[in-house]
Amino acid sequence: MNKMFVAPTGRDVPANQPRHDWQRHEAQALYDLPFADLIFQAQSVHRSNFDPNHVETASLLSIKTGGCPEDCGYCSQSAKYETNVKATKLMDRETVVATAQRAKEAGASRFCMAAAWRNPKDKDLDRVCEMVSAVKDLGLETCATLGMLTGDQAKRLQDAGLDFYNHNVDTSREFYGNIISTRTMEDRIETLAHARHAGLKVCCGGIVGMGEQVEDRLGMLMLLANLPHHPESVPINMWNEVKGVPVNATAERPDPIALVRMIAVARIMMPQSVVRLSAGRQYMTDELQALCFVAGANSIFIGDVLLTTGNPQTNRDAVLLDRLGITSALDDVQPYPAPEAAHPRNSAIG
Ligand code: SAM
Ligand code: DTB
Ligand code: SF4
Repeated sequence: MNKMFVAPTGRDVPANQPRHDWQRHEAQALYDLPFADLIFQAQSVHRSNFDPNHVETASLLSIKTGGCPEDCGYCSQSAKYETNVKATKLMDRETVVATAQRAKEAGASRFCMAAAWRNPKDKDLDRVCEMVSAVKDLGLETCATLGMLTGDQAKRLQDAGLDFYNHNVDTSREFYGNIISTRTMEDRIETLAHARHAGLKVCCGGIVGMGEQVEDRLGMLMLLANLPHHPESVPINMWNEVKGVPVNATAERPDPIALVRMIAVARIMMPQSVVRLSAGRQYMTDELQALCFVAGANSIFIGDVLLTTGNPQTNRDAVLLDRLGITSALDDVQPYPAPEAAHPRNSAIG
């Protein structure tokens, strides 16, 4: 039996039942709940769908960096902007597999291969398919993010052993035009449909902190929650600062409580999706991350670099999860040196 909870609209919603008809006023009403009520509701949904004391650990590798023809205003890898990222060629398979093996040994359960392309050329896709098969053979979940895909390309990736395809909507429909002009929201939705149709699981989310309003953040969540299927993974990135890109002119880091509220609303609107606290953790305190986990985030990227920008050190993450009693694949890695004073049981003020 599904547990029931009372949505602020007054109608009973089975907590395990994904809905695809979210209205703006419902998302806003959730967001505006007293904090304790919102978190209680998000935790209730979380507990009826997931182990609340487990977090997934994913690792990222940029297999082809920079020189991208797209103009995403937040990105260090666009060729349109003067950033300090140097363009590289597609990595060879051996290097990718060796990096994936090290990521597994460091406590990753999923390995995501990212390329700075508008879309992959078929001959590049042949090479990526080989990488995917080899990484899958290591016993890791596989994810790729290569830009726009045709249906045929999505199927080839699925045949090669790809589990997830990451392609983000990035922001609300209303704010989108402020950030990207070379690729439309409809292009993105079409790629998501190709991935879904090919039998791939979908990883799709976006970025906060680019100067958007709360309404845009909720608009993005509505866009995701009203897709025909909820993405299995929903990455919520906080913009990682990059010098030289247009977003610098508008960027504003969200109030931490606003971020927690957004995570909680994502958890309630997409009850069965894994919500990843993605880029931007380098700016977050341990306490903020802990609140995000309580609000329903249950995945992180580990490793001190994401694609071109920073992420917390893995041993800091291991210590934080340990302090919170959260299990993850990091537990299989022994030992992560825990600084004595960082552990509450060892701390005089803990
Ligand atoms: N080129 C591919 C694409 O855009 O589809 C894949 C890689 S792209 C870097 C993947 C996602 O990373 C973007 O859609 C965006 O949401 C996120 N991202 C990129 N730069 C970021 C930054 N500086 N801070 C936070 N998230 C970022
Ligand atoms: C996603 O949503 N976040 C990841 C992954 N998908 C590919 C990328 C974050 C990139 C952060 C900026 C950088 O390191 O260049
Ligand atoms: Fe290119 Fe992806 Fe960066 Fe956009 S986000 S500029 S598509 S690498």
